[in-house]
Amino acid sequence: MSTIVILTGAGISAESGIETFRAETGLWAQHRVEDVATPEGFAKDPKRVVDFYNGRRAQAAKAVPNAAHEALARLEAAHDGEVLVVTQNVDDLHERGGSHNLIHMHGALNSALCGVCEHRWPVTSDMHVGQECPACGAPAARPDIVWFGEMPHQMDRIFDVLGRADFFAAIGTSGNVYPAAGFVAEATRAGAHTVEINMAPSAVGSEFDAAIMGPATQTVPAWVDQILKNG
Ligand code: BJW
Repeated sequence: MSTIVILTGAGISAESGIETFRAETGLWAQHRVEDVATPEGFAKDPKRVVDFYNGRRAQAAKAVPNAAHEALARLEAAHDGEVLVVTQNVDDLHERGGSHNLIHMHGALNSALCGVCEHRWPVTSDMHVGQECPACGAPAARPDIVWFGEMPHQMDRIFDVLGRADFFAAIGTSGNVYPAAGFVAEATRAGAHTVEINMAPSAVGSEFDAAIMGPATQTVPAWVDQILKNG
């Protein structure tokens, strides 16, 4: 029974209408990373950051999972061994598409985090600056997002599964952000077959054994069919 680890990035949700980061007109062309995706940016101007994530939460709520999200759920349901999806995305399209064995390594738009006691709770509507934590009462709610310089979630579990992976696929990620961009090297060390599925080769594209280029809604269902056929 083989173990399959799949890393996903913004590209898998692009055809659901969610903006990517590093496209010419993407989020980082519209906002300075330092302003909206660092703890220092939040300390300096919390309203700017809370508004940024309120906008992203509203955009994600309107989006629906596409054929690529659904294909990964189909793979999880039909494959004999373990299928783990590790997503850098903060939208909830993988879970709405039917994936269960899923890690949101960069956090989630539909969750809030208390900056004082680290309690987490679900949020479905706009957050506001000074929002109180339901556990400790501190006016210290922040979006439950992993910003630059912060530790991504569940790294021990991710490296454990990568260490026994037979297949590793990275879908729709530019390979610019670590530690995710280092997963292909880790999977290669474990002896996994690695494939990059993207619109264009990523910054770490040369490290993969194989590449499939094209829009995720076409390439991912075809790749899943092939994996399920070959066992
Ligand atoms: C399609 C498609 C279609 C389009 N079909 N494909 C120097 C060296 C190494 C590391 C570092 C370094 N200096 C600093 C670091 C660490 C830093 C880092 O990596 N910096 C780099 C910029 C160099 N990393 C961190 O700080 C991380 N934490 C960490 O390392 O902790 C350890 C530690 C902590 C403290 C002290 C010491 C150690 C945290 C990283 C947090 C990333 N956060 C963000 C924003 C928050 C989430 C959010 O707001 O959504 O996460 S940044 C942003 O980039 C977001 C994404 O998850 C992440 C990755 O982007 P992604 O998904 O790859 O999107 P794009 O837009 O870049 O690419 C889209 C791709 O899709 C493209 O390839 C397109 O071609 C493709 N595509 N349409 C298929 N239809």
